[in-house]
Amino acid sequence: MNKSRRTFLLKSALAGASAAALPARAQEHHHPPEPSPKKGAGPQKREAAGAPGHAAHLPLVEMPDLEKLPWTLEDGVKVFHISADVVRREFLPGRVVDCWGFNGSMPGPLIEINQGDRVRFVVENNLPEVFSMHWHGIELPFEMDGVPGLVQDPILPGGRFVYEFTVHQHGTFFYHSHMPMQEMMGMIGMMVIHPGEIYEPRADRDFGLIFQEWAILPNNTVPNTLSMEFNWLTINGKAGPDTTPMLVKQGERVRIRMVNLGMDHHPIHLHGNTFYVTGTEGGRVPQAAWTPQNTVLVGVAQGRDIEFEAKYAGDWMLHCHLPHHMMNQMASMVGPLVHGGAGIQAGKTMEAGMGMIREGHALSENNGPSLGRGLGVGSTYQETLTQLPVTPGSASLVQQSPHARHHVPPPGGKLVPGYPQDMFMVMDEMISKPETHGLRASWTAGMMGMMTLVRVLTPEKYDEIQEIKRNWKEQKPATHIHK
Ligand SMILES: [Cu+2]
Repeated sequence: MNKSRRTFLLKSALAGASAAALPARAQEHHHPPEPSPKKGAGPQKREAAGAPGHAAHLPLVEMPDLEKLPWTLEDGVKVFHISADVVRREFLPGRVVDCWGFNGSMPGPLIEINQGDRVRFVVENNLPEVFSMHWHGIELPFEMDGVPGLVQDPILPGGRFVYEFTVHQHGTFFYHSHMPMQEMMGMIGMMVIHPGEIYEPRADRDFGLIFQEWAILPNNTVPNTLSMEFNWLTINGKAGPDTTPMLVKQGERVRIRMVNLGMDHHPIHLHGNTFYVTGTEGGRVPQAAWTPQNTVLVGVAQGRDIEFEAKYAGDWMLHCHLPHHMMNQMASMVGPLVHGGAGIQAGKTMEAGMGMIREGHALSENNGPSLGRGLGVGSTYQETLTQLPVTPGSASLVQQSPHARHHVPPPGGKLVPGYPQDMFMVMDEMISKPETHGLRASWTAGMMGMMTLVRVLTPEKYDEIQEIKRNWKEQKPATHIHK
């Protein structure tokens, strides 16, 4: 970006994003969403091209690592088919979880509609138990509210129920099973209703993120829905660093819609930028009520839309700031086994790997404080902590990091009680994808749990990654329906 344009954008941002700035941004705008490879691409595209009352350059919503729900138009009604499915989702390479979701996806695909739409949802139940669907925050006829028992008979396994209503609201909503344990198995999806009149100032990018938390015991693939000890935290069904970064061009106005369905509230923090909360789960916030923030609490069952001008190039982290939500596997490095010299025999046989649990109990003095330690993803790579893969550029970092070499005393020669505290694992190559192109070597070591990136790119870098994306062949789908 040349200097004069940057100055112009800065000025316009200071002026409260005046209307004069809009044409300049519009010129630079590219529709972010790629057409879905599924059959729904047609209708989505047609709508993007200009449904009545909706401007053609309205940015559609992108949900990293998720797809959109296709629809067909029947007598003026947008008809969607939703199936409640048992789904297998890979949170991180090698960490496959058997969860529940919709249309073979966990979380479910994005429903994107317009204010005033008449919508019909044909919902089928492929689960082994009863279920019904709730439309969170939608003002609709009572009969369509989806509470089993109170409003309707639950949908039996193999059965179906048809929901139909007209949406007069606009904003960020979601759909979810109204059975609590099913919610904790993953049964949620986002529903965005675009307004009849486009929000000002106009956004060039519109992203959607769903926050979830999981308790998965060692050697299990099924979430423990009763537990309050969460060891996996996901954004759109992926744990950091495998969350796909959001790509924007420097100078664009960015909106990020966030919803939370779990047991904890998440203080979501964005690095290096100041944003405004422009929407809640109830709709758009009047501009006079916007306050500058860099952290926003997204409570359970709440939605928060944030917007900011992407003025500063960089790879800016967006993450929950609860320390326990910035980890994978809740792996603690503290304890006698860690300091014993040999460490936990990670990646060995079950007996060797679980020796800590066979002797005494999981929290006993002998075994250290962490149940999850040495198991699963953390353990698979724990051995490599002593011999971290050294990539060009990361070598000095790795050598300087005491965390990377926990079998040797820290500088000074003394073992410090309770040291080391943190994991430090590099897995750049393992989760490499076009959206991570050009990130600093060893970037993955700082990304765990409920974390992702907003990459504010120069136009040249942005185009370079788009080119890589076009040539990229998916190695394997992230989700599939469990047979
Ligand atoms: Cu959190």
